[in-house]
Amino acid sequence: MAQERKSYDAASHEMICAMSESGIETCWDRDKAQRPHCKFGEQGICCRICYMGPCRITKKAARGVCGADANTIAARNFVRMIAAGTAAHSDHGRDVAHVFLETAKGNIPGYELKDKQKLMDVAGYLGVEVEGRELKDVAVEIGEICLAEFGKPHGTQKFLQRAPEKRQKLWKELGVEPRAVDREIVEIMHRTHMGVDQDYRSLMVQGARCAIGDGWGGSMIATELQDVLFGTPEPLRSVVNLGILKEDTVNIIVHGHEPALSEMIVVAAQDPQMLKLAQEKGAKGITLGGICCTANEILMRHGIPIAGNFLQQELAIGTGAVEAMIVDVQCIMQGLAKTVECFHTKLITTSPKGHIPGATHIEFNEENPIESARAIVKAAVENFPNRKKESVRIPKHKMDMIAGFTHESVIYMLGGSFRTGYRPLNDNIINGRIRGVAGVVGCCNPKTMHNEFHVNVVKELIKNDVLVLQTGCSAIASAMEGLLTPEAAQEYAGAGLAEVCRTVGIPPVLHCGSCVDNSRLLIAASGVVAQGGLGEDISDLPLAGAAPEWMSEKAISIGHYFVASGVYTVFGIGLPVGGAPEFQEYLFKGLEGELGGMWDVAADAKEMAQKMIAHIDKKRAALGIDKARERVLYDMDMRRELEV
Ligand code: SF4
Ligand code: MSK
Repeated sequence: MAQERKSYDAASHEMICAMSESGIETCWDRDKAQRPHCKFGEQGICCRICYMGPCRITKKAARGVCGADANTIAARNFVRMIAAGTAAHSDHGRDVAHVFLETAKGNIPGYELKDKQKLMDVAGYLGVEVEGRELKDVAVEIGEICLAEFGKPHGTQKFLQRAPEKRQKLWKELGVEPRAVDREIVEIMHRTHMGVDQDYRSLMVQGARCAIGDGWGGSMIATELQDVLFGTPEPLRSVVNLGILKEDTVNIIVHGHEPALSEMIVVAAQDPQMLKLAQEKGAKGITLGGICCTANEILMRHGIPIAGNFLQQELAIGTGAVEAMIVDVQCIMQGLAKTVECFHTKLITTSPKGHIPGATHIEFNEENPIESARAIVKAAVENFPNRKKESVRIPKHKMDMIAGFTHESVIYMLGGSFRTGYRPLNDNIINGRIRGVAGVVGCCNPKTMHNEFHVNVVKELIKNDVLVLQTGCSAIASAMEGLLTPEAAQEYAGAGLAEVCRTVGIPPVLHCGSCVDNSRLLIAASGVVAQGGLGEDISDLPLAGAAPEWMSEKAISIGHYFVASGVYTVFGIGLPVGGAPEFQEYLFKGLEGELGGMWDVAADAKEMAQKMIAHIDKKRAALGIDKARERVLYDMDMRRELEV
């Protein structure tokens, strides 16, 4: 019987069918076994915070044993998701800050502070004196300040100052300026303990404070310090999808989130000694590929190909051609340990925080990263002779892509070296060639066809002249469909957006990095406001956000820091708030009056794009630029303006 299609992507579809025929379990089988999913959980109205429960809200039982109603229960669950998401991003940020500080002190062989210009920029944002000081001293002070951001007893997060002034003022008035990142997470856990904060509005004040501490705190620290350590990305070409794996080389996949290890795996995989060992073992070389956000990190900085996004992790092993999958933290399915039992692949856990029964644990030693990376790559190479040729099935599909867009590279591309800035972008938004900007981000989820929602919402947006910025697994989904190439502008974009893309030489969809790099989108939005002509705050911009196929707590935290920064944010699949209509109404409507941004949900790509475009048009009308959207032909002056 033909397989019901689970993935929009041809390579993934091929692998899902092949694994199913071979009786190898995937997340789609487990999803089927879980259906129907618990409706109390799906609607956010199951509480297991204390052991008088668990309590579920039903027609017969409108309150839990303690008297908590549906709104309180759903809000507590929601802010706990924000706390967990913030913790994940911020613990990553803290680890980066540790590595940064030790590198600045010269204590880690193999690492250096690669981007000196960005080091100076970050010093400026943090108010660190640079005049007449050694670079090393500046870096040490930056490292100490950033580490303190997680647990300092006084003050508020320093990077908040990078937001538009009006936004900073609003945050102060609303009492949502985050203090130390850890404190905001702890306070959520306290407030949601049995018998503390039982007002959904008050809970969401703390939800906003914590989420802002993620986007403008922990995640921003991670992105900024990673750029200084490993280099700020610049646009580059690469390739994406399972077809990057090769039959005649050792194939190594890095999967997870933190680039500290993967940066060194990139070096170790090119080490002449490792390449010689690979040849001795009968391979023609070493192919390195990434999955999830680790993939995005090493793609952005080195052009390392991407093997796939979240739902392709088991499929990559199913090719039978992967010698090792090296994982660290976040988005790693425990199911991998079962998948590797069917193949020769070694599943190697590397983080002291992330162990999986059945995996090989080779702990990454941050004090000597290159040695750790060599040991891991060696284990992979030595596994090559164990590959069973008859089990190898690599789909042919792969696609060219361009990635590496950051605040720094975008303002350079738009304005050239003499006139860096967002002026050409703002002008093209004002004159209507670009209708607005959308951030489309987030995971994939077997509840919906893999990649379909991402790809179709992005296509619909660019068709309507909306420039799309992407991160995470969503960016990988678009890449697989060829949307991250300049040619995609001519094929899929509306005439206005296509014209701008052709003139500047960019794709209509810009890959801006990993999940922590959503902080780049906040910086870009603030930069557009600062450039002038489009209002005084992020909430004035013709801008919308979306996570079509979300699944993780991190996505809720990201969603809420976008909302708390003034962005209308639409999620696909649903949100766990449907059983609490009053709370849901507050998220979808009430928050707009307070924060300028609000949540929404959409059932499919068309509805999502329509809602985002309607919001963009509403903002254009408020700015008085709604009439400018008739087709304008370029005259020579305008063209020169863009080409400077
Ligand atoms: Fe039930 Fe209240 Fe305990 Fe939650 S906190 S499990 S609603 S008694
Ligand atoms: S990896 S959080 S599945 S985007 Fe950042 Fe992808 Fe979502 Fe993980």
